[in-house]
Amino acid sequence: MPEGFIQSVSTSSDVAAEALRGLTALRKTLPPKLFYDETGCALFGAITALPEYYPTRAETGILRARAADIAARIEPGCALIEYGASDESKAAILLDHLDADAYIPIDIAHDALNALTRRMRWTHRAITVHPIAADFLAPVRLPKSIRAMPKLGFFPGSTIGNLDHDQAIRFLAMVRETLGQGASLLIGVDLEKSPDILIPAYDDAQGTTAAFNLNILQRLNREADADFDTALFTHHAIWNDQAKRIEMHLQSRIAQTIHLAGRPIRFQAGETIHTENSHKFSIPAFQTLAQKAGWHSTTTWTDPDNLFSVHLLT
Ligand code: AVI
Repeated sequence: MPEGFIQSVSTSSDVAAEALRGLTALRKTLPPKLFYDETGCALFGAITALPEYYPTRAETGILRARAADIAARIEPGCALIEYGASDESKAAILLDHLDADAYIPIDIAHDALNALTRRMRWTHRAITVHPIAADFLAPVRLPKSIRAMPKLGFFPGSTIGNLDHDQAIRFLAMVRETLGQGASLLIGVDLEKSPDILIPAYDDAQGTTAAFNLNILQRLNREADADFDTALFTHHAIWNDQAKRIEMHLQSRIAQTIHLAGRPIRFQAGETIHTENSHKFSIPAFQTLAQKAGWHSTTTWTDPDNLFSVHLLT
C-alpha cells in the first residue's frame, strides 16, 4: 500500500446494505458508486474511448487548449486535489502547466487509485502524491503537509451531473469547506444538447455502456451474495427533459424474484432499477448552482462544438 494512504473503502457488508436499501424502496434504485469495482472501472475506461461518448474528448481538448491559461490564474507552489480520480490523465495535463508541489487524488476505487499513485510517482517525481481512498461525497481530511499551500480542487468528467441538485450543492459547499479560504475549484460540466447526441452516448452501438450498467448486478452477485441473471435485465438510457438528465435503468424482462444477502426481492415484468442520473446544464444554470454553494464562477471555457464546459470557481 502506498505511503500516506488513508483508507475508508466500502466493505462487502456496506455494499449489501446499500444495495438492499435501494432495492427494497418503492422505486428500485442502486447508488452509482457501486459501478466502480475493478471491472466497472475498466468498462468506464472503455466508455471514455467510444466514438459516441463525447464528454472525455471534449473536456480533454478544453484542458489541453487552456491549461496555460488556467495555470496563470493559480498561485505557485499549489496542491492539486482531484475528486473522483480513477485516472490521472486530465490531472497530468494541468500538472504539466501548474507550478504544483502536491497532488492529492481522492477516489473510492482502491485498485485504480493505487495504480495511479504508482504511475504518478514515476512520471511526476517532483510532485508529492498523497492518495486518499474515500467516497468523495463524505468529508475528507487533507494531509497536514499541504496546509500552507494554495489549493486548486479539480472535479472533472461532469461527475457533478451524477448528483441530484441538492446533493450537488451540498458537495460543492463541502469542497469549499475542505479546501478552505482562497481556494479555487476547476470543474467539468456537460452541457445540455439534443437527445440525438445524448442517447447514443449512454447507449452505444458496441454495448459497452450496457455492460457497464449490468456489471452492477454482477458485482452484487460477487460481493453481496445475490443471484441476478443478467440475461433477464436490459439496459435503457432515457432523456428526462423536465429534469434535464439522462437516466440509466436496468429493466427486468420478466416477473422474477432474486435474492440478495438472504433477502428475496421481487420484480414485476418491465419494472426497472434506476442506476444513474447524468444531469446536463446550461452555463447560467451551473453558475447559479455553484453560487448556491458559495462559489463564484470566474471563467468558463467550452470546446469549439459547445458540447462541454470547464468552470474556474473561486
Ligand atoms: C462518471 N460520469 C460522469 C459518467 C457520466 O457520463 O455520467 C458515468 C457514465 N455513465 C454512463 N456512461 C458514463
